[in-house]
Amino acid sequence: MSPSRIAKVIGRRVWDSRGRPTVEAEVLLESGAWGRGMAPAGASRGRHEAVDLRDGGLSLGGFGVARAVANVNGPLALAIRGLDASDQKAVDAALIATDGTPDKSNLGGNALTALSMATLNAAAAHAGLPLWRYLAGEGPATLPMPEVQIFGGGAHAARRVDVQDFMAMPVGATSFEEALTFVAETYRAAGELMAAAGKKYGVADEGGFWPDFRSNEEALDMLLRAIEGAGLRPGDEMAISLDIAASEFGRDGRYSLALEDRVLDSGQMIEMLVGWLRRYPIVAIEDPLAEDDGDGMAAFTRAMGERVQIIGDDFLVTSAARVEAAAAAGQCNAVLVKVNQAGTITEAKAALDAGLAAGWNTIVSARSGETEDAIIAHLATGWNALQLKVGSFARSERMAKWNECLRIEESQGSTARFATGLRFGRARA
Ligand code: 2PG
Ligand code: MG
Repeated sequence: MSPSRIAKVIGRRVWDSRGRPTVEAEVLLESGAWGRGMAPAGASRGRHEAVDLRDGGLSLGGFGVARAVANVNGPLALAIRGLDASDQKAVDAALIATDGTPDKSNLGGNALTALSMATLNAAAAHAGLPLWRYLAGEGPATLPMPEVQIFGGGAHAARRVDVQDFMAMPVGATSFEEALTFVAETYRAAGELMAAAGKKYGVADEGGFWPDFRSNEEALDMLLRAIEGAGLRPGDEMAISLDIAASEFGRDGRYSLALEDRVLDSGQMIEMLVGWLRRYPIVAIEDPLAEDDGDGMAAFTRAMGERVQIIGDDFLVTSAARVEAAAAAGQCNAVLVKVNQAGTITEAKAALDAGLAAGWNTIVSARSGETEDAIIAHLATGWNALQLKVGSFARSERMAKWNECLRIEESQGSTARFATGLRFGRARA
């Protein structure tokens, strides 16, 4: 009998960064080691993501998770009790089989995500290792280049502007610690500029400043000025990354820019984005076209794929099969990895591996609805994803992840590695 066998499972309701209920799970092993997992939640969700099980009805806006929690404590606990937590694949396979649906809609992607993460944490605790080291084994474990939101938009800011994330990437930093210093100066400079313009109305869902802009370009101009205001060289020291989240306003090849009251077709959308890439030091662009616009995504990748990261989020939904299909079709050159889009750690890692096999960049990402859990700092480092997207530089559900990376870097001492040198291609480990 292995002492890393799962002895007990506990599911409970906790609350996420939007004040909505979410699922927390704890997995206790026979050895006494234990781990916790907390399911995050998206707002701009891909159509093919694993489904969060919500109770519906009037109470809590329909966001209740009583059924998902009951599934953790009931059928899912029954399925994994007695399994070896060190065999993540076997535990995740049992979770997937018990749910029995491709989109986890039966027992809940949120239930499976929390349990899968809890199992991984328990196994690392049993091994007596920090999670990043448990994942990396004897191999390298590289601190990721952060992508940090400065202005929030899209579904995270009542669609005040069309673009969802205006982010800064400290590409000139040589350590994670220095990277966050660059970010802090930029975030502060942006706040001062917004205040001076009479536009500082608090923050959006992920902590980026509320986007009180008349156009998407005005936000880009303001971001550029913030980088300069921080005393950083745009492009060399601090670059720009965008999440267009185009599925939120594009369908059937038509894109409605609410802010400018304009409808663009796929070609015009590409033209607009190419214009931005010419004018601003942008090194990464996520979901530039909608999830149903594969031809547009291929056309954009053909046009710009040599110069900029083209990241699939809603387009790829952390699915290894979708990454492989997109790579074969020449769509995207980078994959965003969110565990809860897939529903288990094993499937999320498979999507990341599919990206690596295609020669792509890989980015571990938070959701807009987050918790204090900092597991993604460990996943990004231990999996050598080389990039991490968490949201902004405010609100503790975001800072918990940035601060955890600082601790990991410090614990590595002089052997610490940071994903430096990122420009248009893959960062150097
Ligand atoms: C995204 C994420 C994070 P959400 O689109 O990349 O910014 O948003 O979690 O709402 O899907
Ligand atoms: Mg996205």
